[in-house]
Amino acid sequence: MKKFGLIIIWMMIIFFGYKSYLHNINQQNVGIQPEESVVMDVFMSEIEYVEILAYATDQLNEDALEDAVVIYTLDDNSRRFSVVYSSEGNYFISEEKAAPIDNQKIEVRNIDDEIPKEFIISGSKNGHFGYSIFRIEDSEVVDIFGEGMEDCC
Ligand SMILES: [Ca+2]
Ligand SMILES: [Ca+2]
Repeated sequence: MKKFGLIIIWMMIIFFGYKSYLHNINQQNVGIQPEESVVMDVFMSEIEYVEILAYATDQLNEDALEDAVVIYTLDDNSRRFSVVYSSEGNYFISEEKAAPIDNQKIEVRNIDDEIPKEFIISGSKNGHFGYSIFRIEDSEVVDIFGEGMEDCC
């Protein structure tokens, strides 16, 4: 029952998230130019991306430095996401993970009211919608809960 309730909550969050964070959706997969920020400068100088498709800057771990989640394309046109996150005054970049092909969206939320905040990656491929909730634990991207990601990445 608890799990079912959680799923309902997440469906609502994602539904309303779609309504309120439309700017974050990249339907055409056209590369975007991010607004200037230190954390996005770190991403752009460290990752050999081709195009940035969606990104969210936020404070994941409530320290002095802003963090970022970025979805981008690589040479082979595959979609990946990486997290640029701060630790003890420095930035680290997570390993890259598969990201949805179309309609990419990133949403930062604190699900359990404990730091760090979680982030939700969602999107689609050929009409198949998928999403997954992640957080950074011990410098790793941990997939907490998701559905349909294998069909949309
Ligand atoms: Ca931070
Ligand atoms: Ca949290």
